[in-house]
Amino acid sequence: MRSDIVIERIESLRLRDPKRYQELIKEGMAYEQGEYGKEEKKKIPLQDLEKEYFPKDAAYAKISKAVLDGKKADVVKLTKEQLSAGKDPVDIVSNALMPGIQVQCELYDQGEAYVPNILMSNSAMLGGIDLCKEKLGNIPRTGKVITFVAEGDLHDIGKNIVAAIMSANGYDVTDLGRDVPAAKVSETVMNDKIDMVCGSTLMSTTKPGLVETAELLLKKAPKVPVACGGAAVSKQFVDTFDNAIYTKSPLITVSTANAVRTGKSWKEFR
Ligand code: B12
Repeated sequence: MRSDIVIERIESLRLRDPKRYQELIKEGMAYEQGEYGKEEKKKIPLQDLEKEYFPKDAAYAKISKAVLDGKKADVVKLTKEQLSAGKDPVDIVSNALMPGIQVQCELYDQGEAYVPNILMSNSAMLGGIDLCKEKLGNIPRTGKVITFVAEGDLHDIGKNIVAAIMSANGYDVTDLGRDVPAAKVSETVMNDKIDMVCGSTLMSTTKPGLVETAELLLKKAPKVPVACGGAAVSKQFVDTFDNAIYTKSPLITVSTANAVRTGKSWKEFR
């Protein structure tokens, strides 16, 4: 299913940059991009998932559970309590709200949850994220980024977390949403002073959208790189095209944006 895109990208890199092609082959690019031979996902019982993902802190675990159950009012109430107790909003997003949606997504992936469950958990998590963002409202803004999900892709849960964490770390975030064409990103970059663009995709079929965006920006705004993340994206994939930086997690995206603002080029991340 994924092989056409994978082969096209590998082939174009081989012709363009044989040295880098060889290096990436050594790092296992074919496996990473194609996920050839990947085993069927095993079913993990809910209790084990909770043990793996949920935080040890009981108050945080209650928030994770309320996100999992899609109980927005409870999430809002419990998050407020933690914020009033002086807990760090970024810590609450990463370690209390996110684990709830992660378990829900695992259940969905295993066929144990359905689209409405995902949507309710997502809405519950966003209720908590909004409160955390409000709490951080007055921190000084140090830079500007754009967040988007590649054209054709509607998966925006991870992107929303990235946008929230960038904002919590002092970045003005223009969130273009999901299913965003490269031209729209480029237009927004041209109309504003943007330090970095953060793009994500979760499907193999929509990975080319990130390539197209990075390459278009290289022509239109060469100082603005695209930080790429999301479950379908690997360093091996991102290293096949120019003007892009692989950022595995939201917090790595923050440190990458900080480095880009001080003049570090995408090439130095390779
Ligand atoms: C939730 C979900 C959905 C929801 C999306 C709701 C929403 N608003 O996002 C719904 C039900 C709508 C959906 C629909 C579809 N889905 Co779906 N979905 C998932 C699922 C279960 C979870 C994804 C998720 O949100 N994870 C939780 C978040 C927090 O994780 P994350 O996005 O990876 O983000 C983290 C990191 O990656 C990183 N990150 C994320 N973005 C970014 C960006 C930057 C810049 C950075 C630095 C980091 C970063 O930080 C985040 C926090 O750690 C995955 C399977 C899975 N377990 O991953 C399938 C999955 C992604 N879906 C899949 C598919 C095929 C589809 C559908 C085509 C139909 C279907 N079979 O379900 C449609 C697609 C419609 C479309 N055109 O987009 C496939 C994709 C396969 C592939 N590799 O191509 C997957 C992998 C399921 C599977 N095993 O087959 N899906």
